[in-house]
Amino acid sequence: MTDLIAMQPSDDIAEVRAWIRQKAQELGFADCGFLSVHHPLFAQQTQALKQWLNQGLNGTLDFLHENHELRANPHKLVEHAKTIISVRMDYLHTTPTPRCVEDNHRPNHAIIARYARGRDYHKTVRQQLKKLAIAIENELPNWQHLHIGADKPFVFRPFSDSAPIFERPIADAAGLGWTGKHTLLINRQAGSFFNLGELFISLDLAEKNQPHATKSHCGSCSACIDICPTGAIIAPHTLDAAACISYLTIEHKGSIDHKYRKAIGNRIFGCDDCQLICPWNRYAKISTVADYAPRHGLDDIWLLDVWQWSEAEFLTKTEGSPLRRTGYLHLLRNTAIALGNCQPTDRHALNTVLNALTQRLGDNEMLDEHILWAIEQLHALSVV
Ligand code: B12
Ligand code: SF4
Ligand code: SF4
Repeated sequence: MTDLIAMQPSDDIAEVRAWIRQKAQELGFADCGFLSVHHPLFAQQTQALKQWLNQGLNGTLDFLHENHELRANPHKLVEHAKTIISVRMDYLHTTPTPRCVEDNHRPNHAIIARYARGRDYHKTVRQQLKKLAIAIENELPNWQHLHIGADKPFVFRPFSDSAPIFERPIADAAGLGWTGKHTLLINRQAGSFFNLGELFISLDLAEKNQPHATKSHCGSCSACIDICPTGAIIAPHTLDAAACISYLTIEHKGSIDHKYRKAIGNRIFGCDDCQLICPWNRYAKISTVADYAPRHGLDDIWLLDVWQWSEAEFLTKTEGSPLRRTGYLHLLRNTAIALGNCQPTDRHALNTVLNALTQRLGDNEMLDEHILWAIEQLHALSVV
């Protein structure tokens, strides 16, 4: 009997967590987990991050050198926060063919990474997290009797790739999945095509004695390492970001090194290859969130169409989209490389591409260099 009474509070807290999970799912999140802001993973990850940076694997991602103190102490990011609610949101609109880099089958199409075809996830995830926080706040009167801080002023802050936070390790320790050899989080029931977010709250809801990481189910598989076009996964769980097509096409400014240009293929914004080949993505789920639906046909667009966008069209078609990040000039740079890798079906198609490329010469020195590279590649083709 005494034992049952002692059990009562944690059962009640489990119910609070279940209520929040249910609400999160109603708001479009596939799942959520709860982690203390004082979890030991933060100190450990800060050391691992520093080692990774010391190897120079971050390219020009200089922001990763900053705010180590906040990364190691997330409670300093949001005063009075006690728990991090880690969430994941599926983003696929259609199910890709399992274990197949189907993007390679459309060499004349522009490939935009699947997360980036609709509205910017930074906005969507944070907007829904804010709704979750307000729903929790409204429920506080019902939780006053629990010793979780429901009687104190409620503090919250939503994040999604918007602050120095170890998002993937947090989700891993909160039980949302394990870290695959490609360094992304994988969920056993839903693969890896999802975004992560965090809601910091002042309620004390974290489960005690949580492990640092979820059990891995990669086994002896190395498909992601083998398929990566640029060899960016230099060892299991270690990415040379500077060699990753996602980095090269989104984050890297200026000229792209010749050694990567063929490997980039038709990808003009991001890359999904290591996820497309991953056997766990046969369980990938379609998103329930309308914001991720592709806009302006960005899931099925010809390279030449993107190439012919004016700057005004670029601004219209990328409004509220992650594509804005790369900017007009760099999207053209990426598209020039992709056109250099395209496969015209006949001489007429080849001439059309060559003419289109030539027409943009003279606008920008950096772009010219990529156009000339593309023209050289196309001249080397034997098209009848
Ligand atoms: C910087 C960054 C990038 C960089 C570097 C990626 C990287 N893997 O580090 C670039 C631009 C290349 C990139 C690309 C992509 N990104 Co990104 N990126 C981030 C960001 C902002 C920070 C990640 C970070 O801290 N990297 C630094 C390294 C050191 O961290 P790490 O991978 O965690 O490395 C640790 C492991 O190696 C670990 N480790 C070492 N040994 C071992 C051994 C074991 C067993 C384990 C478990 C761990 C481990 O220690 C390291 C140090 O912490 C996060 C958002 C965030 N704030 O967290 C999104 C984030 C990771 N990206 C995301 C996405 C979707 C992508 C892309 C798929 C986009 C695309 N389609 O083009 C690609 C995937 C490329 C890839 N294979 O990782 C999602 C991932 C969602 C998921 N399912 O996991 C995130 C979480 C953004 C979000 N909120 O949704 N990204
Ligand atoms: S996103 Fe593409 S380039 Fe980057 S690690 Fe994965 S397969 Fe390699
Ligand atoms: S492709 Fe294989 S090794 Fe890579 S993340 Fe998926 S299961 Fe793990």
